Amino acid sequence: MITKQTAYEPFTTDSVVDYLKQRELINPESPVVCEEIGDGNLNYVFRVTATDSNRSLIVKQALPYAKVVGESWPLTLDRARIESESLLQAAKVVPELVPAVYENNPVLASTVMEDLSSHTVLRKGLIEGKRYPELAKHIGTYLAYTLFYSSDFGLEPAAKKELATRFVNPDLCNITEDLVFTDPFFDHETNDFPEALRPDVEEIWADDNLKLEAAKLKQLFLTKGEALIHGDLHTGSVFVTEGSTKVIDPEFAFLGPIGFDVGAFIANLILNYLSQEARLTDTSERNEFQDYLLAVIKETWEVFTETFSGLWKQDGKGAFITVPGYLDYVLSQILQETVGFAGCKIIRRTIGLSHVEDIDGIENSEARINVQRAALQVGRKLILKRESQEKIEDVIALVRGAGNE
Ligand code: SR1
Ligand code: MG
Repeated sequence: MITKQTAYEPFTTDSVVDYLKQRELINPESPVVCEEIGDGNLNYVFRVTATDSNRSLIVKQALPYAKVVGESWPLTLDRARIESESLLQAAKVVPELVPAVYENNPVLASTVMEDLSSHTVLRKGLIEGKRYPELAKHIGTYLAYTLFYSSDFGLEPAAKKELATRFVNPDLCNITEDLVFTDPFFDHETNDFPEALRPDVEEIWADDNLKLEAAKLKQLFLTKGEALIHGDLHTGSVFVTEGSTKVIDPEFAFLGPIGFDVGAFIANLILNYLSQEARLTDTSERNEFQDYLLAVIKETWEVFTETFSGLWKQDGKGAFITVPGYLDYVLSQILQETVGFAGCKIIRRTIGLSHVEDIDGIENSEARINVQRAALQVGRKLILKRESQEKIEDVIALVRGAGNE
């Protein structure tokens, strides 16, 4: 039995139960089952269920290294604090869209939170061709509220700077700087792609124009501390049911560009869209599902911009907020940056470290490579053409066209 934690120690399925009972987060008398269910790249995730009441909790614990690579890749335990503080920050404005946090232990680098077993991971649902009628509304709302109220548009300058000091996250930012913005554009050992794709990949490595645009986007990620962003908002970070959406896992949170979150979400919908070329063999079924995915992208953007604009008018801070044209300028910058970041994310998930099941799970290797090739084309177009995207319909037309060329 743990009595007091003075030093970090990884939990086991036994010690995590002792911990929860000692903290009376689970009834000490209850019989329990505990399983480690983490399928992510970095952390332990335990589900502990009291079998008499069926009450269950999730305990997420950071390891001092990246689980996906091992001890050779040390990683700060502070990411657990960042994650739980970011969830609490989001809960101030959209409590219904994040899991409840019951406890954060900085010594054990652990967070005890609501179990979302009644929900499905969005990536898995989309791979199975499921539709979620509230998804776009929920994610658009999540993006607008969390980003507006952590930006200089919704915070007084001193409060924004205080927020920035609490979310300094160099280790996790470095992962993104390397794996999303750098390595895929060079012949780097972290890259991961089949030999059949080498000619397409070498074309990327030789394309100085594309690399210049990737450099500009990386510079934005490094320097544009616009809002407290989630930092890793892919479809594995979203849990869904028909009527409920929960955003989890903001351990990459820091003060970064708003378009990085919007772009991450859109990129992962596009990856699923492309994967359906090989997954859904019935043409009309495929067309309908792909249309649905593009409609989710469109609605997410519309809900995001309408909600953000409403908050701007109601709660906007500073002398310039009512100046005609300023809000439109900000939203148009966000759209272009969203598109560029989405392109980088798509290229990374295709040839960099850590792919997506949507594509890697395609069994037929020729069909899989065709999808990967299309993903590289779409990613490249999004990066190169981002500055000519004036409205979300332009982006959708670009996605529809690019994979078919
Ligand atoms: C080594 S970590 C690989 C990836 O997992 C996370 O979900 C982030 O996307 C990160 O880049
Ligand atoms: Mg994650």
